[in-house]
Amino acid sequence: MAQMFAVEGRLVTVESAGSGNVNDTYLVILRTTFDEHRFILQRVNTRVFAHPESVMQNMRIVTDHVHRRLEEEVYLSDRIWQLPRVIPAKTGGDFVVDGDGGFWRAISLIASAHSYEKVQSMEHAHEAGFVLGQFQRLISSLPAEQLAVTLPGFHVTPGYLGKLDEAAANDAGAERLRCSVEAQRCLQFVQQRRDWCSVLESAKARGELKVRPIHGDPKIGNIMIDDATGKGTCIVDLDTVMPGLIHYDFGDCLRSCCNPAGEESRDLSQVYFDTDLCAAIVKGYMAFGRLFLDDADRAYLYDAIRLIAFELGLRFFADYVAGDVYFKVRYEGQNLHRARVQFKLVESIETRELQIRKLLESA
Ligand code: GN1
Ligand code: MG
Repeated sequence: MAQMFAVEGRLVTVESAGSGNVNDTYLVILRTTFDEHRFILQRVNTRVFAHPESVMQNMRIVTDHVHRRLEEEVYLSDRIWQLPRVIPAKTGGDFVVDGDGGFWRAISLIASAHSYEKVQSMEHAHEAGFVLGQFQRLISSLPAEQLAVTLPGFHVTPGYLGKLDEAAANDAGAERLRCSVEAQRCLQFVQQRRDWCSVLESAKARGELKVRPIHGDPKIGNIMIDDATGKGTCIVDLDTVMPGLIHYDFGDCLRSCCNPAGEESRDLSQVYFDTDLCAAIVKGYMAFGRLFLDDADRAYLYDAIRLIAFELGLRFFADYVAGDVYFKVRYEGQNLHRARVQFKLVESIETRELQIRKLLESA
């Protein structure tokens, strides 16, 4: 597969890369007589993305748009901003389907930069917010209708309650719940927040919040930091760029970056929401955010943080009860554990509500 895309050279290696919960990612190295080419090869999970060609179409639209804007603004910036490029297949088009129906695509590698699964420092947190704000600003001039909804209901939290109920009603799901006290506690945790969890969808339905293009998955592991300067240079993983509320992005960035233990932590006692990190991210984000956020947007920022942490916990939990059909797992019970990490984070967010609201108000 690595040789099906329009990159020069002979194949040296293909190694597994990244830690995605959905797609399979590889780093490919090719060499010519005088230089080397590296790129990212991915097999898109078609159980999750039923229309991967629409994912590629969105990616093409967004990358063309952002590359054009970055070129226009190149002399206004304090740094080099990057965004991956879709590498076409040798046969034309932006993807290759293999004999087993596997859907493959190639993406350029971001030069001299890395991402981290956990927040490293206050500066790192600031950069995560800054990169998200810049990305949202860049795509804000793209009409949302141009983008396909590749995962219907992706961040519509009440929809995941329905998925949990469905999984719990099934015999195998009911058995998984019965066998684990931790799972029963998670269920209780969810039940106590059932009525509140439509908070953003209701505001959207009332017309208070509007749909715009969003990234969909701006977790810390998708923020690339320039090796040479330590500054943010890029946001990657454009699979979930689609129309949505910018609150989904804001909440996801904060729930991911303000948990110093990371979302795979096995030690729940280390999981909490760090409000100093939160202040640093919000400061970075608002450098751009203040250009496009209105009062109604601002009124829901706290709920967004609490909700997206809750939603991710609910998604992991529902998947555990359903038998791990969505998120990849490396050990038995991983999705239950991931859910407990997010729910612990939600509790910490709730405990620190006043402090978080205060820092959001003054941002
Ligand atoms: C999944 O596959 P990955 O790691 O980029 C998920 C996100 C979650 C994230 C949590 C399409 O992202 O929504 O926030 O795991 N992506 C999809 O780590 O469901
Ligand atoms: Mg993703």
